[in-house]
Amino acid sequence: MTLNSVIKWGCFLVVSIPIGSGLAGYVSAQPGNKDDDRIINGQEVNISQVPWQVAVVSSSEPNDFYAQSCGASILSENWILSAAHCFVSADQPNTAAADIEILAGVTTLGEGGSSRTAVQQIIAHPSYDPSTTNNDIALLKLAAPVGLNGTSKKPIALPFEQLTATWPAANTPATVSGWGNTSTTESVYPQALMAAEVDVLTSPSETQCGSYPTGDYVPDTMLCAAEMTVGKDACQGDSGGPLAVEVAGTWTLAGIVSWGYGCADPQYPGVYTRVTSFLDWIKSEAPELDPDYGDNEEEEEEEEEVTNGLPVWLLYEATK
Ligand code: 4AZ
Repeated sequence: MTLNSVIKWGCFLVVSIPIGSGLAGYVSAQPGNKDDDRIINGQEVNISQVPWQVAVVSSSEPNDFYAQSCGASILSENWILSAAHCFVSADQPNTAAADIEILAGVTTLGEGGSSRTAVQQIIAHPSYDPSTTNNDIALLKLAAPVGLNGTSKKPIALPFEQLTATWPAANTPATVSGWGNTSTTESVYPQALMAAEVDVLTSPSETQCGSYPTGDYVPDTMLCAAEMTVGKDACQGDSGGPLAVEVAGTWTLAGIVSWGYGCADPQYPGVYTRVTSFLDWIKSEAPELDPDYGDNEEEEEEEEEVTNGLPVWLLYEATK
C-alpha cells in the first residue's frame, strides 16, 4: 500500500449507486492494468493542471482523504458545479449545505494544512431523477468566496459560446479528473489527484452510447466519453467532477461525471451530464454567471430625454 494508493474505508455521504451497478460488466479486469494505474489508467496531476477541480468533503470528518465524497468544478468565486446524485438519493434525506465543505487548490488529500470553504446552499436540479440519474446536476453556492488565485484555484468556462446542437463533436479529446477509485475490481482510492484523457464518443445528435440499453442513455441531457485502447475512465468517487475540453485555449466544462456500468468497460463508456443542456437553468439560479450579466439593457434601450422635440443635452448646450 503506497502513500497515494490507500484503501478508503466507507464514505459518509449519499453514495452513488450508478444505475446498473452490480449488473454484468461491473467487474471487468482490464488486461493491461498495473497496480500503479490511476483514476482508471490515468496519471497523477498537480492541481495547477486542472485548477477548477475541487473536492466535496464531509464537514464532520477532519481528514480530507476520508472526508472526500465527490468532485466538483469552480465556476466563479462563489459558485461550484457538481452532480445532483452526490446530494440527493431516493431513500435517504437530502444532504444539507452544513454537511459539506469545499476543498480547493489541493492536489493531495489528507496531508493536513488545507482550508475548507463552507457551503451556503445546495441547489440540485428540480428534475433530477434518482431512479434514472437524469438531470444529474447541482449548483453549490458558497458561504464565502473560494479565494481564486490564478494558479491552483481558477474557474472553468461554461460553454456559453458553443453551439449546443453540435458541441462537443464526437472524437473531441477531453480531460476527466478526480480522486475516485483507481481500480476496476476493488476499492483503491488515491490521495493524489488523477486525470485521464478520454474522447467524447457521441455528438449531441447521436442516440447510442456503447451498449447501454436505449432509454438509459438520454442524449439530450447526457454525454458519452471513454478511451477504449487502454481503458481510461472516471470511476466511483470522481462523480460531480469535471470533463473539460480545451476550446481555442480556453478550458470549457463539457460534462459532469455522472454514472456508468462499472468503470473502463469497453462496452459501457462513462456517462456525463451534458452541461450545454443546463445553461439556462444555471443562469436562472446564478445570474451573475451569465456572460450578459451586468449589461443594463434598460439603460441601453433608454430613449434620450426629449423636450420640444430636441434632446435635453442639446437644449442645454444651446441655452448656455
Ligand atoms: C460512480 O459510482 C461512477 N465509469 C461514476 C462514474 C462512472 C462509474 C461510476 C463511469 O459515481
